[in-house]
Amino acid sequence: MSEVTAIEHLIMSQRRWSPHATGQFTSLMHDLILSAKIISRNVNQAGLVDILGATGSVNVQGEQVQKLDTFANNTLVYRMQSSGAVCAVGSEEMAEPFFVPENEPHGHYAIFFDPLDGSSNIDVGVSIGTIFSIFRRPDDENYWQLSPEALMRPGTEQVAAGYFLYGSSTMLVYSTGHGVNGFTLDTGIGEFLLTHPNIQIPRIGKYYSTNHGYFNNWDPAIQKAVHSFNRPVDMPPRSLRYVGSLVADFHRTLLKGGVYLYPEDTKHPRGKLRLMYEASPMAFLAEQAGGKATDGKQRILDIVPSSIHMRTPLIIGSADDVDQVLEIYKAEGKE
Ligand code: AHM
Ligand code: MG
Repeated sequence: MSEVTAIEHLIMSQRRWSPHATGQFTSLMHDLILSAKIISRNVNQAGLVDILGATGSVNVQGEQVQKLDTFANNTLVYRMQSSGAVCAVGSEEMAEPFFVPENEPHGHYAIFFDPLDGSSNIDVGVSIGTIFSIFRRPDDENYWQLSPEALMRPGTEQVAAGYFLYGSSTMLVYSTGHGVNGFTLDTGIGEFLLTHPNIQIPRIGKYYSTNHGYFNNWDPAIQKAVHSFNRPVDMPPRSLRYVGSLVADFHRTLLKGGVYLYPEDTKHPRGKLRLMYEASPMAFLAEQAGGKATDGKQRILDIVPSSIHMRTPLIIGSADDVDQVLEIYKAEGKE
């Protein structure tokens, strides 16, 4: 068998390089990966078992909750809580973060996730994913000072972020701030193997990705920015790719280059995507891969959340393509 690197082996060897490591991050990643394998299995079997469809309840965002969302959320919360590595868990599906009780094993880390992003695509077989964002609570912070407000950190403070993509294969793409690596689940041996080392996003891409159906709901600056990709003056138009599942759209953008836009519109005046569960972790990956991410006014990673479920416009992808949008915004007086 040719030489392959399994994710767990990589994490263990990285731990050996760090003499002060306590093993908590290793434990957290182990349980996160196990959760994703369980979710991936259920996503793949969704057509076979009666877990598809809506539960009938509505989540804190006012959206209908699908059964698989609930399953993914419960799996992740349970595994993170029992990992002994985290003190707090925040989820797009939960109104308030969960704090691990002091008398139970807990650790330095706070993790935020969108357990099953793109859930409206579940029953049509389109790629969906789990997005995660990890922070480390400072050593000198008293455990009892933990509060939802204390967790509202800018993305620059993330120690790791990434996503699991449940697509034609299941992938893990993540960064600990030293570049971005991609791993593919080999279902035969049940391991994520390193298949995409040191991912670099091209400076310019062939694609742009946005929900064109909202064109009439955008302001003129956004319309002009989108026109600069589909009706450019001096070059062929870019191809449009839009899955409607952020993990899938971002994954393509990361590997092939291009720009993904979910700007504000009349229906979503502050954008649709959530800063802490979606935009911030993807921005961390984009920057680690040499790309950019902005809300149109400032770098996504610099935004200090004003609430746990805060939404933000998101323009993310190849550095030159994101700059092109920002230049048009500036020329249109939208800064
Ligand atoms: P979700 O987290 O509830 O699944 O919603 C977020 C999804 C993103 O994955 C995707 O990019 C976006 O919503 C699509 O929204 P729209 O249908 O408005 O284009
Ligand atoms: Mg989502």
